[in-house]
Amino acid sequence: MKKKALIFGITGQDGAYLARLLIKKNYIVHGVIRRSSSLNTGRIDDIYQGPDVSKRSLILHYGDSIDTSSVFKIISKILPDEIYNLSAQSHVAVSFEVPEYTSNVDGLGTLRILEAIKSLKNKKKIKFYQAGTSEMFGGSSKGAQNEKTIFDPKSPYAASKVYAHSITKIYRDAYKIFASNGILFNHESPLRGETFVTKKIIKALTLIKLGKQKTLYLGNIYSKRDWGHARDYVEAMWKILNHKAPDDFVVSTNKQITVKKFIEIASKKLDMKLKWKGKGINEKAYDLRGNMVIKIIPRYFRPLEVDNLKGNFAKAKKLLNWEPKTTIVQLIDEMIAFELKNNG
Ligand code: NAP
Ligand code: G4F
Repeated sequence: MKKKALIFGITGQDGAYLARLLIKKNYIVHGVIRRSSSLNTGRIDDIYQGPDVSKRSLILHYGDSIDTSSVFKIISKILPDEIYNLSAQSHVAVSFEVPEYTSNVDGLGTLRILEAIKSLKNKKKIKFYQAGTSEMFGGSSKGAQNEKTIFDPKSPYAASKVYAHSITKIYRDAYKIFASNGILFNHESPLRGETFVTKKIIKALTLIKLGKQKTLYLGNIYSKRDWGHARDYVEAMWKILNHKAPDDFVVSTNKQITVKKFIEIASKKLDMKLKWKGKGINEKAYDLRGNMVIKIIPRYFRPLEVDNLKGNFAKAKKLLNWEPKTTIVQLIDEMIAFELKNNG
């Protein structure tokens, strides 16, 4: 019999890559989508199968991680073999604007799923994956962060994710549920949300190159991130749930660059020469004709910043035989090719 997976957050970047991976692995994939006044299924439209299709490998259900009854109803109806909780208000800066909502989805949403699993007779058969984040580390530790690094959250988003991480461990230990935490460092792709910095940079630089946009406005370009590809990271999620025992794993590349370096690699790939002038809030980048193409503005700075993330994925390599396949340059190439195809 085919395995059944249930993905909360299937319409997001990772949900779209994970659904494809699981369908390729012969799973029947169930996904939770939210009702929205505008379509939110763009990332999975190409794998969507309508109810008229027989023996579907992708089935969507309306629900919401803040709606206890829908969480319980969907889980008890499907009785999946694996549940991936990717649902979240995932934008760090936005979490300062909507801290209560973020905590409800990102923190209590995890609890609701775990409670639904716990309520089932065959709770020990269901494997649960929690989408944890390097933001939980807060960036203040020296050297690369691993599973033993102390959490020091610096945003409502990160604090909610620390709660979700802890409650997942608690349900694992107290009720013997197969519940695992991924601690994933930043991962990007052409499907990345438009307001995250990599997508914002690649899209804007491509449009500037094509003469369709004048200026890119950014915040702190000196923070360092460990950027990988979402396609590689969803493979790690699956390996985490198919490991012999539930556990917690860092998933990363063990390399870091600044946002500014990311801009420099991308602009070089687009054959755009940039000249930086000024410092701090007055820093700007100009093209060869003297047009200002990048400007730093206060609006995109956060009340607290995580400025140094680099992950040590040695445990995932040793126990899961997982390692990243895509380099930062390949990632940037793929993101640029996507923007040129869609905007050129
Ligand atoms: P994303 O693109 O923002 O997707 C988030 C998903 O969650 C979307 O499908 C969204 O639905 C759904 N969602 C939001 N609120 C919900 C609610 N109340 N009920 C049900 N679903 C809800 O995020 P991502 O980049 O794919 O990341 C996936 C997960 O990994 C998130 O939990 C994120 O916090 C975590 N994470 C991401 C990274 C990264 O670098 N990408 C790193 C570490 C951890 P709509 O489409 O309707 O908005
Ligand atoms: O792309 P970002 O918004 O990603 P951030 O904050 O690192 O969070 C992402 O990765 C986390 C894993 O570590 C996930 F848990 C989380 O869900 C999300 O996927 O910002 C990256 C850096 C930050 O230091 C930010 O201050 O870029 C800096 N930045 C500078 N200018 C900007 C901008 N970020 C955004 N979004 N927009 C700017 O204009």
